[in-house]
Order: sequence, then structure tokens, then C-alpha cells
Amino acid sequence: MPTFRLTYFDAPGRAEPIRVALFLAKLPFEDRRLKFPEFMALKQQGAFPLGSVPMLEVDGRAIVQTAAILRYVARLGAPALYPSDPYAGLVVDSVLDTFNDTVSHAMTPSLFERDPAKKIEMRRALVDGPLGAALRYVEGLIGDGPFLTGAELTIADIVLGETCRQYRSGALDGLSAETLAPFPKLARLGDAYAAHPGVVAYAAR
Ligand SMILES: N[C@@H](CCC(=O)N[C@@H](CS)C(=O)NCC(=O)O)C(=O)O
Repeated sequence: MPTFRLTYFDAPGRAEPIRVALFLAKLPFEDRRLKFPEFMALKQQGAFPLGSVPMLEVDGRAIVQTAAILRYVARLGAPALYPSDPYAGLVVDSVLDTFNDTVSHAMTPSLFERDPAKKIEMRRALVDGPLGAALRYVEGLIGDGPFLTGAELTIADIVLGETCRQYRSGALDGLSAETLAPFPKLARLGDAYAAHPGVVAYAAR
């Protein structure tokens, strides 16, 4: 088995689903968490191929792009985390891109907004716009559940479950359990994720 080192900030963000997937796949890894000045210094030294994190080093080789890393972890250590059915795989990939690309980019300006009132206004616009569209899209994709493609937890469920957890925690001003209220299937997925034995074990580690 290769050695793994995951580099990110000391925050959940894009890295938390990768950390959870590595844990569920029983793949030991070094969880390297950088303070922002350390990140900037390393970035200036060219430590990150595209200047961004998360970065997974596989036997010392630097690999970036969150969704690709998640699929690799699923392929390597936990086949159940990625469906073998091609349509189910398409749904998983579409949800990963929706959250890692569309939602992340839409969210970024509000993360840097310092004025609390403006931040809340930006979050309201997100819920009325791209975030709401993404949540409606996911709600429509979930079938009988509890997870996105059925009974098995996939890497897309990890991303969705962490998203639900983050909104419910109140860590993002203007987003809360109420944001999920119009999306009962997604809210149920969030509950099933939080109760998954592997996720419970990850939280207790
Ligand atoms: N497409 C990349 C985007 C990575 C990304 O935007 N990372 C942010 C943190 S979440 C970052 O490193 N920002 C700091 C910077 O670009 O200087 C992925 O999906 O992993």
C-alpha cells in the first residue's frame, strides 16, 4: 500500500470528506493541517501543483482535485463508496461536481465578506439562487434513500452529509437546519450519514 499525506488547512472544508473516506477505507494517512501563513509560504515555494489544497501525496507524488482524490480512495480501499452501476456512478459524479464546483465557487465571496449584515444578505441570495438550485437538484436525485443512490454510503453522501452537518452546526452564518427544511430527503440523508457506524467511529477517533 502506498503512503499517504493529505495537506489542507486545519478546517473541514474540501478536505473533510477525503479524511472521512480515507478513514472508512482503512487507509492510514498523515493529516497535515496548515495555518494560513504556512500555506502561503509553501505556496510561494511552489509546493502545490496548482497553488491550492487539498493535496494528497501518494508515495510522495503530489495529486490535487478533491473529486478525483475521493474516487481514488473509493477505488483503492472501499469499493462500496463508489457504485458499480454506471448510472449511479453518473449521479455520484454529478453531485460531487455540483458541490465541489458550482456551490463552492458561488459560496467563496461570502466566506471572505467581513460585514456580518452583508454576509447574511449574500447567504440569502445564495439560498434563493445557486445553492437553492443545487439543493433542489440533489433532492430530486435521491430515490428511496436513505443515501443518494440507495442503501450504500458513497463518496457523494460523504460530501452531502458533511454539508448537512456544517449547515446544522451554525458554522456558516445564514445557513442552518432551516436551510434544509424544504429538502426532506436530503435532511434524512444527513441524519443517516451522522448515524452511519463508520462516521460515528470517525467522530469518536
Ligand atoms: N478544484 C480544486 C479547488 C481547490 C481550492 O479551491 N482550494 C482552496 C481551499 S478550499 C484553496 O487552496 N485556496 C487557497 C488558494 O487558492 O490560494 C479542488 O476541487 O480541489
